[in-house]
Amino acid sequence: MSSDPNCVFCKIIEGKIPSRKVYEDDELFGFHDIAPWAPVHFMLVPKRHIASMAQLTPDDAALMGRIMTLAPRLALEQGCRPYPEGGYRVVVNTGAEGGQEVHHLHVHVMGGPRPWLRG
Ligand code: DGP
Repeated sequence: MSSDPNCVFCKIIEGKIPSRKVYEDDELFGFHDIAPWAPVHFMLVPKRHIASMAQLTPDDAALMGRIMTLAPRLALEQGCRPYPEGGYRVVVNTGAEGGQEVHHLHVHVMGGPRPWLRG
């Protein structure tokens, strides 16, 4: 499992920086965002250091599929109300012009009672 010693999310995955964990398995880690944009705001990340969505290859299709199918279950567990009255927003910021600040691929899952949406 590749890890970047300078990456804050690798440090979170390895337990070197504390986080509020919502999920963990062999290849994925989920934790609450330290600066939430919404009443519910957590992120799902691959444990393997992948800098951004731009580095994904076809070999990562199953990994990303796992994140996208896990997100709905965890969103409900974390307090989002069910579709269609409730729901959540799933965002992957990519690169400087995509608003990416942490260069370890992460999928934001945000929800809860509105108003909170920005953009
Ligand atoms: P992005 O802009 O998509 O790269 O979002 C990065 C998010 O990561 C941002 O919403 C704040 C969050 N974040 C940054 N550092 C930490 C940290 O040390 N712990 C946690 N839990 N979240 C962090």
